[in-house]
This record gives sequence, C-alpha cells and structure tokens, in this order.
Amino acid sequence: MKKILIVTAMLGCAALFAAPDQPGLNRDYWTSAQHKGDRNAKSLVAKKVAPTGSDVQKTSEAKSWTKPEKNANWANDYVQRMYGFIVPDVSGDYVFYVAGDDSATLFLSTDETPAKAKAIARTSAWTNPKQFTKSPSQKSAPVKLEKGKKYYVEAVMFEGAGGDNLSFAWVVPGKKAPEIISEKNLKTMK
Ligand SMILES: [Ca+2]
Ligand SMILES: [Ca+2]
Repeated sequence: MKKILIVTAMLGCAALFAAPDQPGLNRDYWTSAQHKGDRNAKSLVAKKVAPTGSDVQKTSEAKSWTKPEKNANWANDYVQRMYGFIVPDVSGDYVFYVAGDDSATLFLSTDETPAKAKAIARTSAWTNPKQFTKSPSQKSAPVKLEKGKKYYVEAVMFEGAGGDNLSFAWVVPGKKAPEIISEKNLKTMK
C-alpha cells in the first residue's frame, strides 16, 4: 500500500515538475508574447527563446496546459513541442503517425541523440484530434526499432486560430491500428 502511495505521489509530481527518465514526455509551449510571430518550435529552441511554460505529458497526445482533461481547442496563436524518448517493448518495424492543427511535424532519431532526429511524418493542413489518416504525409515509412533502446522523439506544432491539437501514434509490430503511446514506453529528457 505504501509503495502504491509513493508511486502515485511520484506520478503526480511528474505532471508538474520535469525530471529526466520519468514516464511521459516533456512539453514546452510559447504564446504570442514569447514567440513574437516565429511559429517554428525548432527555431525558437535554436534561438533559446524561453517557453511561456513547460510541463510533462503522460502520453503522446498533448493536453491543455490549463485543463489537462482537454485534448483540443485550448488557445490561439501558440507554438508547442513534445519531446523525450520512446522505448519500445519489442524489436521490429514501427510506423508512426502525426496529427495536429494548424500543422505538425514528427521527428525521430536513430538513437537517443536529438541532433540525429529527422522529420518522418507531417501535416501542413489541420486535422482533428488523433485524425491520423487525413493525408498520406502523416504516415512515416517503417522504422526499425530495438526493444529497450531509447530513441529521441519530438513533435512540434503551431496554432493560429480555430481548433488546435497535437498527437502522434505508432503501430507496433504485428498490429494494424495507430495507438497513442502510453507512459510505459515514454521517458522524459529533463
Ligand atoms: Ca485555437
Ligand atoms: Ca487552428
């Protein structure tokens, strides 16, 4: 019982305080006061523009930074990214999908090095939350992953107005449908 309480307390903290190797992904977001018209999260990181806020997301589906029960439509004119590591349970070929509004891109590295990450899927047109099949570009080519190995992953998006959301998914070897990646296969970077 005590152990359960401690684990619950740790997961509670993970939602508020980032630390390396916790279940989930880091998330940074920039509202208009910070991004000042630069709608590219990669560019904001390169320029070391401090995010408006940072937190930890439990899965590969981003939630509102003010209302964690909401998976969409929580603000206008902002940029965000989710990043960290995926750790597969089984070795084999994985296919990834990304969805977002207004647009989103998914990057994956060949190991835990962020610098080796390459864009593997993107959508330039808005999608509904977890709508992974609106355009073919949202789907990656098959990627060979080894079980237990850490791979740096990063999903970026920007929102102008109207609806907004961000998520990515994988199809694990032997399955057909894209699944949101759960916290057991995700690790924070910081
Ligand atoms: Ca919006
Ligand atoms: Ca939008």
